[in-house]
Amino acid sequence: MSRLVIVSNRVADPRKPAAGGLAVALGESMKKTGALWFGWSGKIVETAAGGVPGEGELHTQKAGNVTLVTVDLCRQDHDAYYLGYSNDVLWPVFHYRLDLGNYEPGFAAGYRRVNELFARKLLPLLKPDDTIWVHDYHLIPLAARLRALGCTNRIGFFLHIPMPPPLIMAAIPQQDWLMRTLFDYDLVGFQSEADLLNFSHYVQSEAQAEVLPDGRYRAFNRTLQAGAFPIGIDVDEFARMADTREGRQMFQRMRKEYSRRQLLVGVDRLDYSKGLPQRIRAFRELLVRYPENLNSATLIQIASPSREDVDAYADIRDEMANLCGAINGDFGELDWMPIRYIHRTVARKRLPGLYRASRVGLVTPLRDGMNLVAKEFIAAQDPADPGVLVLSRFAGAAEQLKEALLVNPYDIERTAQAIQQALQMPLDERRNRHQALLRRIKEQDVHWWCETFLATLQNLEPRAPQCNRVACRVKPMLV
Ligand code: GDG
Repeated sequence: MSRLVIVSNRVADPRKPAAGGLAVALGESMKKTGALWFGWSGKIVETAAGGVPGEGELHTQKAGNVTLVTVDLCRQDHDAYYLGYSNDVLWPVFHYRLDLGNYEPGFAAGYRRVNELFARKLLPLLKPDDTIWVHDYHLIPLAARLRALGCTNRIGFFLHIPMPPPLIMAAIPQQDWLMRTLFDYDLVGFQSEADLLNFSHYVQSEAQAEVLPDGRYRAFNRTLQAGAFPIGIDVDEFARMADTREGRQMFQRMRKEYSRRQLLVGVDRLDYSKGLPQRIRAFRELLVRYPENLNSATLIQIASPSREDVDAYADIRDEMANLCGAINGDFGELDWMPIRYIHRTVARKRLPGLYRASRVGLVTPLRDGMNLVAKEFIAAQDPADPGVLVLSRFAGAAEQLKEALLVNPYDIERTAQAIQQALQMPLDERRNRHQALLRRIKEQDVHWWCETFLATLQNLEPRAPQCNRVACRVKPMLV
């Protein structure tokens, strides 16, 4: 079996549970064959020696039989590639927020430089039969840069965020270049069928791609395979975490503290894609329309700080603080606060108990690739007395989780109605819905996701060399 090489913006030690489900799942595949994980070190260098755009020092570290190799970025590259193009252009546009995109021309050049840097640093570390799996929107053109340097390995790409429809994509000034570079991958994976369809429409309408059998597309003289591979969570590990001493303690503390209340929970990175202000407004509407919830319904909203150096994130932070403060001011009593708003990161081991103690889980993004919180909420429930998931139809997870109460998060009134329905739902119905949801997240858990993607990639024919290294090295990168 060939060695696995993972490339992502950041790397994590797969032996540490704090690294999260993705690192653990990838870690299992990596441990089987030994692996290399390549990414940015997280370090920004300011000094002249390392602070040259497009250059960066390499660091190597062993984590069991996984080798972690990371590269530093200089301030200029970091700002243009990470803050700029990745998080101020691709993130908003791929989440359908053209209004929030900042299309500064210098960003694209930095993005191109860092992808080039990753390719140059990674290439000498590769073995001929390595399977390479590149993750997410930071690294779309990586395969193209590797191919230009002569790499013929199998390369797969997984997009963790949504794929927008062609006319949204068209707002990105470099959209044609970006999409063309996707054809240097052998396999491109999306979270949902809807994303795959958007991709298919784009390549047919904008690149005159030919649609071949078995999910293959031919354009730019190259063929790629594309598919939907909905990411899952490690359901068993999450259930185990709920059952540890700390997990149980957290659950009991919450149940005791809120014994006279109905608890609702939201857990999100504080990101404008997550629909947080709309959710808070729907909760306010619930209190107004269904006053029996006064003095009872309590929303714990965890909004962990995220990308605070991007402007749009500071705006949403202020908006949330104001909205939550106003609701507590208008409705709160001496012994009841409707919203507990926590703008901090909560330890992972406390999440299962919190989810399990909650009657309702609110997962209402305006747009989301998948949304793992929805799956974590289901995994943590007591099957004998489960809570109800209220889920946005615009989360990738909605394609799989049909037994949740699906809502349009822009429709404040009907979202409030759905929350009320969740709060009032009889035990039998809660159990039936939960059983179906749990089965679904177990069938397609994170191990299924990882194995299915890699098996599909490894079954593809390796591509023939397309150019020799010397010729390609001088080929300019077209943007
Ligand atoms: C991207 C895509 C896709 C959140 N707050 C805390 C905390 N979290 C954890 C959750 C969950 C994870 O972070 C968030 O995952 P999501 O899937 O909800 O969202 P993104 O971070 O936007 O992830 C998304 C995902 O990639 C995977 O492909 O599903 O669509 O946007 O695990 O529990 N964890 C801790 N404290 C917090 O305060 N410990």
